[in-house]
Amino acid sequence: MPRTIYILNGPNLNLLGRRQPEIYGHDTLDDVARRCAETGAGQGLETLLLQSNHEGQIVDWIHEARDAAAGIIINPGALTHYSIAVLDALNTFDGPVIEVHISQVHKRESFRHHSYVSLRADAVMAGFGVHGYVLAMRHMGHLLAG
Ligand code: DHK
Repeated sequence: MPRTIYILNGPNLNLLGRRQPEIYGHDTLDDVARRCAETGAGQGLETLLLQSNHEGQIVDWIHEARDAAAGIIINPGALTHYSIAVLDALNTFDGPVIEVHISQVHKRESFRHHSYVSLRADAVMAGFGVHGYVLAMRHMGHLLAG
């Protein structure tokens, strides 16, 4: 079994740290990658953080993860709320899936309250800022330890 965790990020998350910092904070996706790698190192896990603004690329990475990853942490961005393709792809993956939202989506517009990805996710983090990725990594280690 591979010991790599795929950390997938959807549309607009490339702008993390510069985009609406009052909502998403000042840390960048590189900061997230570094913190997740540090957390994973303490758990015997490697991490691969990827970001795309394109739904099909996210689907392709989930397919790749079927053979390459022990677990998936995913912040699908807006795809959360409308992408049945991302849900279907995640349903082909056998390992643990943790959904992360930086913001507390349930405090925001009603269209952000529904998540297709939650139909597959084993755990959901929302409102912890970028620390949610680190918490998700810790929980991933716990899940994979059995
Ligand atoms: C990120 C986005 O880009 C939004 O489309 C989601 C999520 C919320 C987040 O909080 O990380 O609605």
